[in-house]
Parts: sequence; C-alpha cells; structure tokens
Amino acid sequence: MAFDIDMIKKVYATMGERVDIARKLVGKPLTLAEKILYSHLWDGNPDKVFTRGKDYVDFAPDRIACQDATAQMALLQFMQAGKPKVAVPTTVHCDHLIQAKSGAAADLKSANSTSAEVFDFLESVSNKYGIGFWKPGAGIIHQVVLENYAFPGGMMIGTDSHTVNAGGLGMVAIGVGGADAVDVMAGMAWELKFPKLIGVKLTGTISGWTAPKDVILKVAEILTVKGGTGAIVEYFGPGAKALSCTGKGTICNMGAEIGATTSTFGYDESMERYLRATDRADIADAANEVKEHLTADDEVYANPEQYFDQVIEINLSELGPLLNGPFTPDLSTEVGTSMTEKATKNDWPIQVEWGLIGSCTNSSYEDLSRASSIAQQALDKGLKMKAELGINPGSEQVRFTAERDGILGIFEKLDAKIFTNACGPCIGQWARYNDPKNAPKNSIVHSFNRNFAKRADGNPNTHAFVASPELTAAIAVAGRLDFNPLVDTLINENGEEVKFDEPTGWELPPKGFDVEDAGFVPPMEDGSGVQVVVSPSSERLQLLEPFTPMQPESLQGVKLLIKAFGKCTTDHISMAGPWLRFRGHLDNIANNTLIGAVNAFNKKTNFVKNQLTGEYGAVPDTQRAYKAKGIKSIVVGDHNYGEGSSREHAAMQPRHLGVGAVLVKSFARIHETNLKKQGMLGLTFANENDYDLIQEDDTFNFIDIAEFAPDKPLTLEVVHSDGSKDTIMANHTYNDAQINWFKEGSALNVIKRENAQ
Ligand code: MIC
Ligand code: SF4
Repeated sequence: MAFDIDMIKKVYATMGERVDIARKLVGKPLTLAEKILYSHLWDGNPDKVFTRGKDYVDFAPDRIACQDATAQMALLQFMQAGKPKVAVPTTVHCDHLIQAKSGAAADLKSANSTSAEVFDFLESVSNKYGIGFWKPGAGIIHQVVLENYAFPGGMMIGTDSHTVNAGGLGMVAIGVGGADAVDVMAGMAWELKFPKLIGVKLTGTISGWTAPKDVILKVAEILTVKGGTGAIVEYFGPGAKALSCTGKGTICNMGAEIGATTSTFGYDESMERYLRATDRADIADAANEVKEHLTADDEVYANPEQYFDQVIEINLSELGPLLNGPFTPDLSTEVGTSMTEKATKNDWPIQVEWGLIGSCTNSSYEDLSRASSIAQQALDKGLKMKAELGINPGSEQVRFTAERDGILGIFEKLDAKIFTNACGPCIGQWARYNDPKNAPKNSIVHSFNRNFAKRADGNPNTHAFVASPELTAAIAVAGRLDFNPLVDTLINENGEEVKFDEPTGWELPPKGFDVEDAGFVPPMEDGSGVQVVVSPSSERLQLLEPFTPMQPESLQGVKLLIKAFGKCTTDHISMAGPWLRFRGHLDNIANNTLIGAVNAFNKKTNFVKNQLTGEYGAVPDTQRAYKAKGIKSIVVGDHNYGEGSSREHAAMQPRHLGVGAVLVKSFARIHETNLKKQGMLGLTFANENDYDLIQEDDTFNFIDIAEFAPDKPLTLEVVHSDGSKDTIMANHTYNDAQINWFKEGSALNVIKRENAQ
C-alpha cells in the first residue's frame, strides 16, 4: 500500500558504488551517516570531500512527511510554487489537531467536526498534488512513518523535529521547516550544512527496569539540550544491537531534545524483524543484499575516536531508570532517594497526579505491552491507582493489535483513559483544566519527549517529568515521584506490602500486527482537476502573500522589540496548544508572537515597551504598532534560541509583523534555517557579552547591510536613549544562495521567479 519498493531498490542499486567512491575520496573507512549522506548527493556520485560543520551540501532525500500543524503552512507555500505535483513521495498525517478529553471515540468525533475545514483542505491539497493522506486517528506521524515508510540507508525530511525517529530503522531522517520541504516537493535540492558526527558506543545489556528511553535520557544529561547541535549521532556497539527497532526509534526520536541534526543506528536483525513484522519482507530482503553499506565500516566501530568528532560510551548494564525534568528534558535524576532529595530541595510536588503513556517517542506495541505488564501486576497485587493514567497509542495498527491482544483492556481495568492515536497531551491538546493559567502546582510523569513549561496542559505550575512507559506506569500506580520500583514496596488494598516484579513485554506482537482500516487515503491518479478552496473569511486558513524584500534603508532606525531572557524555545515564540488552530492563518497566529518570551528588563512575559509611546503592552500589539509606522524591529536572545520544534511559524510570524532581524548568542539549527528561508536576518553576537550592552530603548542601524556577503560579519550601530552609541559585530552563516533569499524577500520568491521563467 504505502511504501515504494522500486524506489528503495533504486537507492540500493547505486549505494555500493557511491559508498566506494566516497571512501576513496575521504581516504578512510566511513561511518553509516557518511555512507547515507554521500549516497544521497543531489549531483549523484560524490566528487569531493565535504568538511563537517562547514560545507553546505545539496542532497536528494527519498521522502517527505508532514503533519497537520505544519503541513498547512508548507502546502500553502507549495501551492505558490507553481508545480502540478510533488516531485518526491510525500505524505501528510493528521495527528496534532485532536484534543484529548473524554477518550478516543468522542475526541476524534469532536476533532473531525471542529477542524473539518483544515482536514478537508489538507486532503484536497494532497489529492491535487499526489500526496498520500493519513486521516485523523490513523496515528502519530513518526510511528506511522516507522511502520510504513522508513527504510535502512534511506534519507528523508519531515516538517516536524521528531522526524529523526526514523533513525531507529537506519535512516538519516531530518526535521525541517515547511519551506525546506517545499524545495524538495518542487523538485529542487535540499541544502544542509554537512554535519559533525558524534558516536555513542553502547556496551553491556539493557535489562530489568532500564529501557531504551533511559539511554537517551542519559545522553541528554551528558550532552544537554544543545550538545548535539549540528551533529548526527550514530549509535553502535553490542548494546545497540540488542535493542528493539522501536526502542532505537525512541532513542533517535529524542535526539531532537539534544539539538542533534538526526540520530541513526546501523542495520541489524532487530530492524529486519521489524520490517518483516510490518509486512515489508521485500525491503528486508533488499536490505540484506546491501547490508555492508547499511552500517559503518568495521574499523570505524573498532576505533571510533579516529572517525567521530566526539565519542560517548554508555554501559547499559550500569544504567538505571531515570526521570528527566521538570521544564527541560536534560535534567536527569535517578529514581528513588536522589529524587527525594532533589524534589525536597527544589520544592517539586512529590505527589504525582497523572501518568501519560504515548507520543511519537514511546507508543509502540512494545511500549504498551511493557507498561501493561506493570498495570497487570497492579491488578494482580490488589493495588489501587494513586494517579490517573492516560494512553495515546502510536498508530491505529498498534491500537488495533494492542486491543486484540488484551493490552488496552488491562489499562481500562485500571480506569485509564485511552485517547486517540494522536499527539494529544504531548502538544497541549489536553482538556485538563478549564482555566490552566490559574491551575494548581502539581507533578505529572510522561513518556513523551518535551516537558517545557505549559507544554502538556497550559498550566505553568505543572512539573512534567519524562520517563520510560513502564516507569511511568509504576509511578502512576504509586502516585509518588520518588517511587523506586526496584526496591520500594507499596501497601495494597488488603494492607499487605507488595513489590513490583520487573516489567516484561513483547518486542513485536506474537500473533502479528493487524488492522482493519489503517486510515490511509492514496492520492488520485490525476488530481489536476481538484479545486482547493480557501474561504477569504476563514479564521483558520489564509492564502499567502509573498514577503517583500527588506531594503537596506529599512534596516536603519530599527527598534528593539524584545530582549528575551533565558530559554526561548519555539513554544515561547509561537505557542502551540490553543494556538494550533491558527497554524494555517498567518495573520491570526501572529497574535501569539513571542508571548511566552521573558522580557529581560522586567522578567515578565508579553510585556514590552513600545518605544514610540513609552507604554508597555503585549508583544504582538507593540510590534503591530511599529509595523503601522513602517518601522522595522529586532529581537535579541540568548543561547539556543528557537530550540524545540520545526514550526516555521516562529520565523514567519515575526517576518509578517515586520521584525527585520533576530540577534542571539546562538541558534537551534532548524530555526536558523527557517529565518533565512523567510528572508529574515538571523545573526549571532560575535562577542557574546554584547548581549549585556542592549538596553530597552535601543535603536539599531545596520551600517553595512548593503555589503551583506558570506563569511563577512555585519556591523551594527546600537544607539542608546541617552544618545551614546556602541558598535557591535554580528556573525552569520548565510551563503550566496541564502543571501539571495534575503534580497528577494524569501526562498519561495526565488522558486516562484525561477519557475515562471
Ligand atoms: C512538537 O513536538 O513540538 C511539534 C508540535 O510536533 C513540532 C511541530 C509543530 O510545531 O507543529 C515539532 O516538533 O516540530
Ligand atoms: Fe506529536 Fe509530541 Fe511527537 Fe511532536 S513530539 S510529533 S507533538 S507526539
């Protein structure tokens, strides 16, 4: 149905030759990441060596996947490109716009009615342009991709940062903004800076309460949220081989949380088993024939220090279950007494109110089956749930099979809520409170990947901790954050002391996967007659107007809009949750621009000074006031600005509202590219301490913007309110083509012009 074996065979047919050429050029054995990158060059066979972390390279990805919240903007842009069909196999997945409230059946029905306009738009655009469409309820994009489209040695891009999940099946799969996807859909090359390479050697074996999730929670602790920036993480070693394919997916998935470009594992038997179980024996057979190219050369894993830019070793036999959080995914704590100490010291609520199992990170059959083994023990041992439990299966195939095998029934006996096969609480689509802003302080534990403030339920006082599904289940039963299932006992309903046995589960369903309606709608053979209608009065969809280029004159007298203090993720720049409904309407969603960012001068959110009136107000209102006067503005930020999601709204909204530049200490990769694509200036302080020079009333002059050129820092004159001036240097990473996007207003303007010629 879904995958294209001929396309995959074509990739494999040229892979050997390309890998051989690359190995000769590089002059040493190759990592898996290099093999995949060098065999997916836009120009075909490799003819030069690329410098990691420096050279921009044109690639030819095999596939594209988009989810409903980002696909709207991606497809609105693609519609402008003037192409009759997508040039590369593409799918759209409806998973973000479904709120978790009462349970799957009712919630899905309600989403289908509230978001009918958006789903219909996505389905008709898919039909018109030859895109495969996965209906609401079919599952979460990355689980559906792993089950249907991912293949060892392939390269894909997706308009979602967790596209990297497909590394679990040996791909180089990378999250991008919609404008990047539009390039590839339009038949053009996809550009990426050749990544650096981090090797993670896994020794020992995973057992007992330790899960694949703990591997990535540990890696996040070691590398922090920005440690993987610009790098591909390649996992290897005996411990890696012993992990299931979906477990590898979990590890790659959360590579997004360390900023990594992507993560991957070499092809092995776990992947072969998964391919066969998901009805793709022909891919497994084809992969077996080119096996040696689907993993690194032996010498690389024998002496990794010589081939990777950084090597980390983790002994899985010594790794115990971890809880990461709250508010950031890299803050690790071991279960038990360390948590008691930390929680007491930091005043984190010990009592846990919810355990949530699901999200693209941990919603496989294996995840549900291991968590259900804990739920079954709770029933057998007479334990009563102390917290509520919610489950979002990853796909309809997983849900159907788990229901057939009695897994969901076990959770239901504990009164767990089975939500739709969708993102749900992971992206704030959770009707937990009527008034989240004034909701009480509390702790929750989930098996998701992100735990930024307000992310799950909109409540700034919710302390969310990330854990494996089995630990999440155990903590939900115990109702305590510091519960250590390895040693702690619980008192059951008969007053007896009982203890959990280790979790058990099935890597793959013993009776095979099954599904009645997976939720896939193939595109029409010829969609040219399909009319895509966007009502001009719609509040959810709006056709795009091209951005006009910024003239050098407009970049003089630029006002400071906000100097953001501390963490400024894409959730701070363009909040999700209730705002997801406006993802297809640029002007409406622009009303959330930077409302979560903390103003460095008063430490408040959404409260900045309007330099024209001296009054304080909301960021979007202040910015609209500058726009009305034709004044450009600048956003200043700290490190890893734009961390998190791939949503290009975080770049398009400021652009739409008239922000000209973003000047920060450092950027997250996808966000930096998104700014460039939309014709904005994304700059970094040459001297980080200059961040401290920026005052609330500052005006900026981009003195040498007319000479904007690669590798040449820009000079900014900063005029303070007392008339004094500082001159600061701003670095950038624009190459010639990217400078052209800036000059023409956006990358899309360039595509349009080229197409019209
Ligand atoms: C997320 O996990 O933050 C999202 C929602 O999936 C985003 C995409 C989006 O903002 O729509 C992502 O990770 O890219
Ligand atoms: Fe959906 Fe959450 Fe995965 Fe993003 S991280 S794709 S919101 S499940």
